[in-house]
Amino acid sequence: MTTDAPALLPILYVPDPRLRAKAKPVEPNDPRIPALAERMLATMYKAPGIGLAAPQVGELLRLVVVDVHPEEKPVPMVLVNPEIVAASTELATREEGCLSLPNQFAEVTRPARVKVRWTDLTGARKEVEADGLLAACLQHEIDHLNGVLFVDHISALKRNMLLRKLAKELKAKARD
Ligand code: K1U
Ligand code: ZN
Repeated sequence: MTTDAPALLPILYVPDPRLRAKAKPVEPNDPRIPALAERMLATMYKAPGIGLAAPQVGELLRLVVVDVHPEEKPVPMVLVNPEIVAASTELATREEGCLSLPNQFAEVTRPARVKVRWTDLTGARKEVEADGLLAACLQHEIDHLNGVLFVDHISALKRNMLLRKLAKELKAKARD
């Protein structure tokens, strides 16, 4: 017997105002969350991306999915109500992209290491001390839950250039 693949979700692009809203906590035992997480993971792998936050698919809930090694055996993480509980003073800079700003990239500086707590789909409390790409990705996704985008971490000059380039490219794509 085969099971149907989860339906993909449309990803919102900047300047959709839902990307600037603060997402609401997920209530314990919310019955919508397992199916939404499954669809978000399918959407993230298809994009492809290494993370996706619920507001990027129009759901203003504190839910994130992550897999920082999408080309290897899938190791999906589903984070309900994730929180950064500690961050290093040491900083790290790496190039970031965002599925809500397709084809736009910039060097972003953030804490090099973070401790993140969340609840999994069974309601169990989880914690990770992350560095490298996982640390950057978790911070990027938790920013989405607060209406913050990676371009908010770069200079106004670079941000405006990148946002103008994005608007032009999305307009050209809409004409195709
Ligand atoms: O939240 C998002 O928009 C997803 C975003 C996450 C992210 C990327 C880089 C640094 C921090 C957070 C992406 O996944 S952009 C695509 C991407 O980085 C990628 C895609 C395929 C393979 C490897 C990376
Ligand atoms: Zn993003």
